[in-house]
Amino acid sequence: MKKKWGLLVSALALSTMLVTACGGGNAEQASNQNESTPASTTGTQVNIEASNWKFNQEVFEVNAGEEFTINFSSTEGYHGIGIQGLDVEIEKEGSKTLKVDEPGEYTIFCNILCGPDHGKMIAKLVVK
Ligand SMILES: [Cu+2]
Repeated sequence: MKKKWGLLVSALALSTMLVTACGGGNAEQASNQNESTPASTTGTQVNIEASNWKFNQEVFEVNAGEEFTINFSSTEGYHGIGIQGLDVEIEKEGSKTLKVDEPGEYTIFCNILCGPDHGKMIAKLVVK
C-alpha cells in the first residue's frame, strides 16, 4: 500500500484513535483497499447518516453490477457502518465506492459499540 493519501490517511488515523478509545476495534483499516480515488463520485450516491440510535433510512437501494458510492456520516453520536458480506467498514464518516454483482439484501449495521441501543442500528442495502 502506498502512503500518499495525505489528509485522508490523517483523518482515518484520527478516527481510528478515537474509536480505539471507545473500545471499538473490530474495524480494520483495510476498508479502502478496493476504493477508487476519492475524487470519483460517479454512479449512485448512497447517503447514510447515523444518529442515536438509528440510520436516516431503513432501506437503501442500488443496482446490481453498477458502481455506487456510500457516503457515511455520524450526525449525532459516534457511529460507523459495516455491511454483512461486503467489504465496507466506515467509522464516524467517510466514503466508499463499490460494486455488487449479486442481487440480494445486505444488512447494514453499526460497527461501533455506541450505546444502549447500538443493537437497533440496523438497515438494509437492497441490491436489485
Ligand atoms: Cu453502534
